[in-house]
Amino acid sequence: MSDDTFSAMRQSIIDGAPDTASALARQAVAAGIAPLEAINHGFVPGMHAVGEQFGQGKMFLPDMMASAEAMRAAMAVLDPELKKLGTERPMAGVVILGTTQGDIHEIGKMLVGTLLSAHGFRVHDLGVDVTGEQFAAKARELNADIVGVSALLTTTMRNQRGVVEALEKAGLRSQVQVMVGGAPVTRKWAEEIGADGYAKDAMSAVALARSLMEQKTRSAVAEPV
Ligand code: B1M
Repeated sequence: MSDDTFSAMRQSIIDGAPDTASALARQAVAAGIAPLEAINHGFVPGMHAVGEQFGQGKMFLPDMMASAEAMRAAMAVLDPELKKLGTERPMAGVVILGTTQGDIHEIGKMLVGTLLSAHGFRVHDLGVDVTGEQFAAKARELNADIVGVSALLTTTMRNQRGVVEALEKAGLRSQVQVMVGGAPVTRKWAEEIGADGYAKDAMSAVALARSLMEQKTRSAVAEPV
């Protein structure tokens, strides 16, 4: 796929143009382009540009919302393509995913969920603005292996700690691995709040989830019931 197409994808997000974004995504699929390549090299750079311009006061909230709509339109085309990659795989583990309380950013979290599904994980997405208690209740209900908590705001990332605490309070902490991510989140923060791992992007989230499952299996073998 040419650089021109990737720049058109980027621009469709900056312009907040869902029809164009969707058409470009369909074009990529028809041309046999890997969906992740279109996302990472075309559409996501558009979101980053929007974030930068918003941060500099050159774009406003309605513009950012229009850009998010365009991104969702592109993802609506690419998401099923990504999921197809995982249909034949054995079940790798059960993941409860959500964006933390007070935070409504969902695009990165959705991407993480899609890639985990594509790699054989059974993902239950609780959506956005999810409390620690909601994470814990769903983890108990589905006997989850991993709870994944996304946060995009420096003000809401502290609620990731609340999820770890809610799991402890529910007596589930020893059975459930916690992974955290999102633009302001760091490995240091993950360690500080007692999470089991941090991933900087969606592909690293898959690698992390696999490694957390391995750790879980090893400790189950080491501590027979
Ligand atoms: Co908001 N927003 N936003 N926003 N927004 C940011 C995050 C911001 C950095 C923009 C800026 O100022 N430059 C800024 C946060 C500043 C800060 O706290 N440091 C900000 C702000 C301030 C706000 C509001 C407060 C604005 C206002 O109202 N004045 C408000 C808050 C609302 C709320 O949540 N309570 C707000 C609202 C919105 C919209 C609703 C308009 C919209 C979201 C729409 C939606 O999601 N449906 C929006 C958007 C689109 C953005 C930016 C532009 C793009 C976010 C995005 O989708 N990125 C963002 C700027 C930026 O991030 N550069 C910004 C693309 C996505 C693929 O990347 O989400 O980082 P990302 O996910 C990555 C990784 O982080 C990682 O993998 C993903 C894929 O590679 N990852 C994980 C994410 N979750 C993970 C979980 C894991 C592992 C990895 O394990 C569980």
